[in-house]
Amino acid sequence: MGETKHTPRVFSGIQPSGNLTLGNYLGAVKRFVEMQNSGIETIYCMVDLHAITVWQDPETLRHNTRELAAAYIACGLDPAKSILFNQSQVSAHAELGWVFSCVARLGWMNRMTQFKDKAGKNAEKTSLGLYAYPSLMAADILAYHATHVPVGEDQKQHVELTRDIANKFNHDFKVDFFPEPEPIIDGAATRVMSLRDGTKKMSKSDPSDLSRINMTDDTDTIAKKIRKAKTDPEPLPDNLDDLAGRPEARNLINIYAALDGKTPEQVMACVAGQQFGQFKPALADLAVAHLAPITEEMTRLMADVTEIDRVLGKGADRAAAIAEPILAQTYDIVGMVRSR
Ligand code: AQP
Repeated sequence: MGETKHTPRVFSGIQPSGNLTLGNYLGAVKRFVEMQNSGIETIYCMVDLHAITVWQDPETLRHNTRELAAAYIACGLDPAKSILFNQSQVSAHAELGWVFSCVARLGWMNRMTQFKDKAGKNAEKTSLGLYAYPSLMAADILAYHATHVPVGEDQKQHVELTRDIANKFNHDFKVDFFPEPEPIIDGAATRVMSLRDGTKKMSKSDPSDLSRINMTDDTDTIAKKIRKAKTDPEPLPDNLDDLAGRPEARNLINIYAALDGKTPEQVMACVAGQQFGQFKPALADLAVAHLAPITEEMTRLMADVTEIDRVLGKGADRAAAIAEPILAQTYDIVGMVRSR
């Protein structure tokens, strides 16, 4: 991790919008666990306020938030080591998000590709919250003076915007208060692609369930989805350069590498010459070996939601103890009277 004068602290989050995917696991949660186990202070959130930027059924949202907490823990996040909580329980996020909405410029927001992708042709009908999403995300990170943010490739632009917001705030108020956090995007699976279209990101909200592997899929479903994954009739070559123009094949190699803790080059060396009929069952076995114990543990944890809620409440108390003083100092810097 790069140099910074602020104490290193990691923050990241995932929306509890259901269907946690293999992309979320490899691009985010698996790396959250590695960072937790590296000894650095780690704070991981279920960003429920972000989830409501698109319609969420209230009961489903509650279920999905608890299920995401169960997934975090089942994947190896330990509430005794990392601070785990849901965003709406710490009001500093929403408050600082407002301040940052007043710092960020419309021109900056207009450049956000995720908004353009998600809003599509229907921008007039999307919520104001979806548009303002990146300033709330900046608040999530900066409410903890976090210095490092592990994310998938698709979130890089939002972390860069967070840096711009921190920088403008410091400049406008002539302070050196907020750090400029670094996105941490590494490993073989920074952008896991759809199993149906190798040019599209694997996403929770893709209408096709066959496009993604969900963390709650059973063994047969995982094997079926990999068997049905779009590929081409060519055998696998022995080097990555020869995969150019074969995005589906490249994606499956990347997934294999990330699951197996290898580089894509190492995987290519082992699978050279194989047809997909041989490679896909090996990939399915590897995916099941990784995901089945996680799914089983999620099911066990979800049998006791009272315990999950207790963990989230305790995590929120610990998070608030860090974020509230930072918010209070922000209000002082901005010029708010605080008399209670
Ligand atoms: N396909 C992916 N490959 C690698 N990383 C990914 N992430 C998401 N998809 C992939 C990473 O997962 C984290 C949480 O993402 P999020 O829930 O905040 O929202 P998102 O990026 O918009 O993810 P989805 O799955 O596409 O959700 P929906 O469909 O609800 O919008 C982030 O670190 C992200 O980079």
